[in-house]
Amino acid sequence: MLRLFHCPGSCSLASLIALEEAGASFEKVVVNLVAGEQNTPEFLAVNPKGRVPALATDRGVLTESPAILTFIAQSFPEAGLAPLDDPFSLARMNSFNAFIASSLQPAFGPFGRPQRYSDEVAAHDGLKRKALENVCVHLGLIEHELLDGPWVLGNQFSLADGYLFAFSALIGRLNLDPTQYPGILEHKGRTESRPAVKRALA
Ligand SMILES: N[C@@H](CCC(=O)N[C@@H](CS)C(=O)NCC(=O)O)C(=O)O
Repeated sequence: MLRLFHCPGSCSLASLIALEEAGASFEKVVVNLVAGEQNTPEFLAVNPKGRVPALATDRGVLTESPAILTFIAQSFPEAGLAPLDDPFSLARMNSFNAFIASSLQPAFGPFGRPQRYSDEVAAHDGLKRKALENVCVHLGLIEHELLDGPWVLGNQFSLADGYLFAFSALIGRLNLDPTQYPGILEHKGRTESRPAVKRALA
């Protein structure tokens, strides 16, 4: 039995969408990040990094979204969630996922938790402003260079789409100019109409 440790509205939504798309049987455990549940001894025993997502499997706990997504794609190949038999397309999907995990998400970090980046309270506003700028640069790259359309990989839906969807909410949440991101917003609308995504959001 798989158990996904997840917090609504966070990056763990990508893993939840993947499990729903795969038709997997799994248990969902909500970790309330606002209440600090990621730092409780109980959760740290699951993931010492104190972060969601974490996926408990019968072989141990997996962490890091790109790794969890690949595990789901390979565990449920019949769901067709990744181009597993095409090395180039698979690498493109992994490249997109790595960009979200290692560039877009860290760019947002100082906006959400500036205290992790400077002990100087006076520096926090500047950090948040710069974080917003950096998030816009990364979303701009997705908009203009990385999103083929209609899906990230073109005609084939893949796990990269659920991962992008988990971050496209930032446009509204951060009050970014929607006219700068028509492709991402169109992709968001298309993704949220999928039954599996509706189940993940319910
Ligand atoms: N590199 C990790 C990042 C995980 C991560 O930062 N998760 C956030 C939610 S989006 C979290 O758990 N934050 C809690 C905290 O920062 O204390 C991944 O890609 O899975």
